[in-house]
Amino acid sequence: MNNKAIITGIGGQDGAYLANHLLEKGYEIIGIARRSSVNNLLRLDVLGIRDKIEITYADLEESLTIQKIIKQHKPSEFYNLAAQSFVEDSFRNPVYTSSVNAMAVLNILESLLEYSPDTRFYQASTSEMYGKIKENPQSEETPFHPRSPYGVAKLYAHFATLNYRESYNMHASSGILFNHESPLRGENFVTKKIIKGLINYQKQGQAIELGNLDAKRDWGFAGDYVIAMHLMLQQKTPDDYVIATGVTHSIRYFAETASSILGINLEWSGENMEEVAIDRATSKPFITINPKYFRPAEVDILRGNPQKAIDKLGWNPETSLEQLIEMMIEFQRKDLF
Ligand code: NAP
Ligand code: F7E
Repeated sequence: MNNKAIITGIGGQDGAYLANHLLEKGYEIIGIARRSSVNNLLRLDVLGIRDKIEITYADLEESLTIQKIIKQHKPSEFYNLAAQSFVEDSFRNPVYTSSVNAMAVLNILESLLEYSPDTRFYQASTSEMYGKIKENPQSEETPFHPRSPYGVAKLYAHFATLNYRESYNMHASSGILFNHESPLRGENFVTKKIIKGLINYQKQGQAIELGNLDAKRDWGFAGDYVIAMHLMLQQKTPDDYVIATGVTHSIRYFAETASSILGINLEWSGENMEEVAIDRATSKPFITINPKYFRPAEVDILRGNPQKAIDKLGWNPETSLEQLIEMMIEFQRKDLF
């Protein structure tokens, strides 16, 4: 079998790190990106790998074009990473989110079945499918209860992947990935928003507005998580795996830790919507609460159990949250992304 991989969402955080990982392993990579009036392949530039990838332009909703790309390349592996990935936005654009995150996945599976049934398929499933959690920590056996149009659409794609595996014997696997961050994280997500915001505050004195500080997430490093994606497709039999660190922290803790690393002496004051983080050095508030960042339904806490991936894939989360924050800060200071 040739080592040719198609990656959708090549310009996204995971697309860039996965492409980098597969290039190191000698893969030929076809990256699917959608046309944009701005540079949506900047992450590939930052990693210095753009000219090593064949970029083909298509929107995931353009089902016939996706079908043609599959027919033309018949890759050994197909990683479906493209998605409307911002949970908050899925409440504003639920139909679009379902189209890209659910129906487009069905089209990929149908196209692979028809034109390249031996391709090994990876679906980017998510801990958001657990939503209102039924047990703690969450494993592959934990029942799902999504809390957003994003989570609902991803659950459809998750079960579609399972269904094609069971119905047609396709090598189709889902990685149930918990939150993973990096210097290349999109700027709307809370980790990047906090780090970028704090550095900006130190330069210009502008406060950051956040939403729910008490939600808890199991945060890992994207560079570690793409290794697990690749390992899943190297297994003899396809399966689903939780990829997580097993440790959970609040947004509040993340902000406190990042502030402390940056040398900002933080003190919380006030309650609920009036709560603020005060900079002890200046007595000025530098984090405030804006209700617009609260979601219609929240996922209060996530903590994954990665034991199956550790045992069967030999995968391990290598990076602690504190190391991740330091890495993000160091990169953000260079202001490259
Ligand atoms: P990301 O940075 O938002 O990247 C998503 C990519 O998908 C972007 O390149 C985006 O292109 C592309 N895309 C969006 N809609 C598209 C469309 N209609 N047609 C073609 N391309 C489209 O997300 P990520 O963090 O890398 O996540 C990768 C995947 O893992 C996503 O499916 C996400 O839902 C899932 N996931 C992420 C996490 C996490 O914590 N990061 C956890 C679990 C699962 P533009 O740049 O043009 O917008
Ligand atoms: O929010 C709270 C917010 O947007 C994390 C995606 O990659 O991981 C990601 O989804 C938490 C939530 O990520 C702000 O309410 C407070 O509780 O960084 P986030 P997410 O929603 O967990 C999953 C696994 C995915 O699959 C997704 O694709 O932080 N929060 N204040 C805030 N969140 C944001 N974005 N902005 C705030 O100001």
